[in-house]
Amino acid sequence: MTEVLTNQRLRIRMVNVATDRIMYVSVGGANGKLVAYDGMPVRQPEDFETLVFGPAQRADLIVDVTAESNEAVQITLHERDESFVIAEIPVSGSGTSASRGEIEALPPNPVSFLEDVSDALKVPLVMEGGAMGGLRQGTYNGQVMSANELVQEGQIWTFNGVAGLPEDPLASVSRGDIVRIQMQNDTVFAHAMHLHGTHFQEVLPNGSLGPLRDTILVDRMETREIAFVADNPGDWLFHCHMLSHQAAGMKTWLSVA
Ligand SMILES: [Cu+2]
Repeated sequence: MTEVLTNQRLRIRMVNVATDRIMYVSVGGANGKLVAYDGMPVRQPEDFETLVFGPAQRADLIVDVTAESNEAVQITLHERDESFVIAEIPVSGSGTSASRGEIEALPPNPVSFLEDVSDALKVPLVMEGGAMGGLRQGTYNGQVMSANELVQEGQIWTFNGVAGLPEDPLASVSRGDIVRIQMQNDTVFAHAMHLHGTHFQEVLPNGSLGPLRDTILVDRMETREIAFVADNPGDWLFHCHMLSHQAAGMKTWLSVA
């Protein structure tokens, strides 16, 4: 097992590879900053306490070990009122006592941040279904079905009234277009929406833009909006990364010409 020293600087990459579970995670025995989300460096390293990961979400941390020899750096999962240590990195001695200095931003990846999204192409996405969701009907394989009929087909979720991959894309755009997708979650479950082919930025309620990400957790009954430059031609899956939700209907696609 890897052992580390007090004051040693570590880079920790966390990945939620669970199929359906949202994870609330903290780091003990070390102090530092979050430097990247979903593989994309943030412009300014961020303080963090409890990190929230939907399935597929990632974060990179740079931390200095504060735990002493014979203690450990601990990664702890928080669930309701309980906490579980899910990983430990033992500390075997003391390293330098000299200050490590500020944690600086990682070099940026060669992708552009959005600046103005006011002229963007707007694409609405309404999410419905699931237990207690009150879904009445949806289209599946081109046929309008009642909720009971959908369940017979293993489908319980819809995007814009369609369960499963639709024949037509959610949006068909040209290379270079700026696209805004407003996701309205009319279900009582959170969904980890994952876009292939490009990273996006969240359009925050005050109009500012969040960090580059490829997966966003949309909470129950919540509306969140994302925007991106369609600079990667292709047909791209856009789906809930809770894989049981995806299998039961929550997937669509975007076409970038
Ligand atoms: Cu979901």
